[in-house]
Amino acid sequence: MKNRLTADDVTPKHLYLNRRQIMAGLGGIAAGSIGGPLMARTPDQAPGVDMAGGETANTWEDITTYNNFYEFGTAKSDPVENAHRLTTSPWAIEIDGLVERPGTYSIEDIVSGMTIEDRIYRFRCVEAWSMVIPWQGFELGQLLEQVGVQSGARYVAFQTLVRPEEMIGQNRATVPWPYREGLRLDEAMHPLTMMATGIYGETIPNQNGAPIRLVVPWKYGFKSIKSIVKITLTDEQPENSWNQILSREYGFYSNVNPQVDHPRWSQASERRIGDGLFARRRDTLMFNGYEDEVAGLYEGMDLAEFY
Ligand SMILES: Nc1nc2c(c(=O)[nH]1)N[C@H]1C(S)=C(S)[C@@H](COP(=O)(O)O)O[C@H]1N2
Ligand SMILES: [Mo]
Repeated sequence: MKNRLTADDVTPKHLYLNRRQIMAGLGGIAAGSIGGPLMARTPDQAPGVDMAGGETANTWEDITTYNNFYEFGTAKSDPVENAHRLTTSPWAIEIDGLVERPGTYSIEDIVSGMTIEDRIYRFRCVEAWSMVIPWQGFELGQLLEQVGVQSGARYVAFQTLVRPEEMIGQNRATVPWPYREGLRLDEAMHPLTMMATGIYGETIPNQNGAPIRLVVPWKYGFKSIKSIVKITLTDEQPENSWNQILSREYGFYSNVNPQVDHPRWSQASERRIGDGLFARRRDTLMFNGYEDEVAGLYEGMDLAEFY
């Protein structure tokens, strides 16, 4: 389901819930969901309902209190405690490199031109936990088309804001700031790759990457860079933070792959946040369950070498 929205953002909550209920009545396929029948659990519904394909979206509480965002500290509980200090307005993204129309674009200008979509995605952290999250946002490819990709471009590089006064984790050198990520151009143009501005029809909370973050559902969570201020089209593979820190453990591709272990732990199963401490772990799916959609991007590549 698509709808055009203005600068003031994603679907209001009451409309969102309405559409959810309508979609549930239509047989349980969530609007815009790709990669399997997943159902949203709205923030005001009891957990454990709406099972379809055996998976339920995580609660607002789970999604917004158990986070990785090292700009606000390294503990999972640090972002929810510290991220309120971040000023997210005004916000702009500088887009440069091999593009036809480089410039610094305000978030209002970017969002107002986009088709906003609802997408419920599985999310898998490299630390072997997972969630199911109902996002609102637009396809990154739509933005790249608007700025015009030059023919020599092969990769897209992203950077997060550096503002240690507000991002208190940046006062420590846990990551060589700014946090950076990158995608191959064909990965960036894939329709599953989105720029998210909302969760559950609400403005995206600071701890989840306000006002705008990347979501790449077939890759480990660290590829989904938060609070983006810069996008650069390049002809060379860009740096990505976790590869800079520990290249043997974190590669550039970082596709979810149950057959390739992390050097210090298996990636064959995962713990779904919200399942409870004693629940059975789930088998991790190749490409996080999006194999039909994305396997073609890696045809002929050795995914153990290009991890
Ligand atoms: N800028 C920035 N982006 C980031 C991170 C980070 O520390 N800084 N952590 C990554 C990791 S490891 C994960 S698992 C996801 C977590 O997203 P979530 O908190 O919305 O679930 O954000 C990713 N994006
Ligand atoms: Mo992660």
